[in-house]
Amino acid sequence: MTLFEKIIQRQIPANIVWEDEDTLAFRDISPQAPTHILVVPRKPLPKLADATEADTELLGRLLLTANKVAAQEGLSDYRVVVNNGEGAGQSVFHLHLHVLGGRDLRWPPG
Ligand code: DGP
Repeated sequence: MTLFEKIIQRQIPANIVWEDEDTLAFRDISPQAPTHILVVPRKPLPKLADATEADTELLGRLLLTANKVAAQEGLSDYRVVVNNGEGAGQSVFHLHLHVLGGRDLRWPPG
């Protein structure tokens, strides 16, 4: 079981900021911006590349949850990032969206 499944199942603590039937959002333990929240599906999908047509609605819900948590944080400008695979920086293999904001965000990212 991944770390994020343990958070979803309340086996380990997290600062949860949003919860609904399909998604959960909690603060990143190692924030890279004043606001850094992770949005995850309850369904364990290891990474974005594993999503199929059957996940179309779930992927939309994840983005809508990202919007909701950004609004809760009072952010109009924010960045949503998905690291897909180790070479792209993914370290936890349960799909998650990073929602980052509260400071200037440069482009291109590192
Ligand atoms: P990624 O590198 O894209 O797989 O992002 C994983 C993120 O998960 C990383 O930014 C740090 C965060 N993280 C790792 N362990 C924990 C934890 O136990 N609790 C919380 N809240 N976040 C964690």
